[in-house]
Amino acid sequence: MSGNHLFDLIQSHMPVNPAAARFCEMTDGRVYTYQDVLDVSGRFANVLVSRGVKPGDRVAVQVPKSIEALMLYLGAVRAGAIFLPLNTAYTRNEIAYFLKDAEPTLFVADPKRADEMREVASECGVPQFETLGVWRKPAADETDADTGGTLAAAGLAASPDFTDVPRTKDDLAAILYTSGTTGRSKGAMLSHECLASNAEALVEHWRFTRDDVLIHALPIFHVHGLFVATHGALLNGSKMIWLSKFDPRAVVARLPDATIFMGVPTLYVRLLAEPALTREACRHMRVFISGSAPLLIETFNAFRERTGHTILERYGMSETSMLTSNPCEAKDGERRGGTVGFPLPGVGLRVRDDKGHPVRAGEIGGIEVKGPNVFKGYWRMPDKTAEEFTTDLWFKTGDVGKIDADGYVTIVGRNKDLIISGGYNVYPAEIEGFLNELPGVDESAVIGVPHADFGEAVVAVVVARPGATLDAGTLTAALKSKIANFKVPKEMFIVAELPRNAMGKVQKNLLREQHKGLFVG
Ligand code: MLC
Ligand code: AMP
Repeated sequence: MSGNHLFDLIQSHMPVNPAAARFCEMTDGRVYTYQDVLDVSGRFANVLVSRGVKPGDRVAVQVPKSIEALMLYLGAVRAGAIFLPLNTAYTRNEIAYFLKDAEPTLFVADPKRADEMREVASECGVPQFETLGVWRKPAADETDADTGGTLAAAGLAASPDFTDVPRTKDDLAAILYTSGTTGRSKGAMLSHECLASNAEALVEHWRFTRDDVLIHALPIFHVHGLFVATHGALLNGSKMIWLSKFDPRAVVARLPDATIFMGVPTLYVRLLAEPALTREACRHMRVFISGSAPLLIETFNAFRERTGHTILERYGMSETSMLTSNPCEAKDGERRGGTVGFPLPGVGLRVRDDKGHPVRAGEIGGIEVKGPNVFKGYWRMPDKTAEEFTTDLWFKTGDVGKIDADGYVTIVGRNKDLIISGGYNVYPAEIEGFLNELPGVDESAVIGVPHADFGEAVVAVVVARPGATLDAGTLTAALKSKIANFKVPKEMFIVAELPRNAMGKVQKNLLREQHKGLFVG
């Protein structure tokens, strides 16, 4: 075995003179060249090895967005480790679950939450703990909480030279946790090949060139911001404008310097609220890409009218990276609003009915996929993995859709009880589990309703135990201490009983209908 499958691919696309080629411009004026990418990821790889991280070990990371956090991902890949990024909104309680389940060798946390997270790491038996903020030396009067953290300090002291640990295409590069319908999060195991093959397909399909400039405004603990966006730039030797968080005004201000933008639909809704978003501001833009949640046709049309650009919608999942995309160039077809385009090269996509039989073109059924981009199963959950694949090894996405006669794929719904809010997934079963454990709660139903900004919003309908009196504010506060803010219901209703059908099943459709106007119009 020789070479590191994913990092070799990235290196093969390095500009000839990496020290002269810009990889990233930050809002604080800092610039990373491609040489910095090699050096800083090499330094981190050395630090990981010095902390006892061995090939196949997990490195769990919950840190604020920074270019250093991205370099840590690359360092982990180079060291042969499995990168495990975690949403910065996760509470102590949620982090403890991931640490116990994944058993990482190292947990890297936000310097500002160092005390709390060091304790969690220790309780979960994680051998090594570090912190990471931004890459800079602390000033003499700064405390650790304000500096780059212990990992940045160790990186500054480490050598940039690193001999990449050999990894085959089937070795794991990352684990992404996705919540489950049973309430238990599952770790999707992504191999070097899953990530590499998808990155290559996208660079080709979206016609990336060296001259492209990508505005990066997404978080980097999900497929969209971590892999789709950054691999695009890396395999292309091109530049990113790096925003530490999405700020519509900052994005519009940088549009004239950019050619590509990627966002979840909420980002497009918020961009449209900026009067400075004009054709003139977008004059150098090549493509606006949307995904992670359905893009409303109203947003698609309004964006085209305002900017002259037709948003390219694509479809993907944590388990599979990107699956389909609308065409990039007119010669390949129109970018059709309301559809997610065609399967990417190398990706198989089929639609099956409830019994597993093929459906005709235009008929609706469950979407199943196959290809080198598909994950290797759920971490330490062989039974769950087996359930999600068909006997001929196609992955059942849980999305419901159709393939029209001309090949365009449309997603019409989901047969998994999932809410997608602002591009984040929320599984009702998980929230109901927490709610039902709160004092005085008999039962609950969590639903998604249309939301003008987030696409869908989480709403809870709760029944009190006989004799108990519930207060929505108290329940919400209790939830906030246990789960990430984006999962906490935006509205909570206390009711006498939940609507049920003759079989005794809660009729969530009636609740959705009843509350559908809460956050729209
Ligand atoms: C923040 N809040 C959310 C939320 N984001 N609530 C519901 N849904 C969300 N997505 C909470 C905040 O904690 C706050 O709570 C309140 O809502 C208002 O927050 P805000 O200031 O409006 O939020 P902001 O910080 O601006 O974040 C919104 C956002 C962010 C849209 C920029 O959610 C975001 O970056 N989303 C992108 C997610 C993403 O990258 N998904 C890709 C998944 S990959 P309070 O209580 O404090 O008021 C994937 C595969 C694929 O799906 O195909 O790509
Ligand atoms: P995640 O588990 O966060 O990776 O979310 C994956 C899910 O997001 C998919 O199974 C789809 O339900 C949804 N999704 C992603 N892209 C789109 C899209 N363009 N349109 C509709 N749904 C999407």
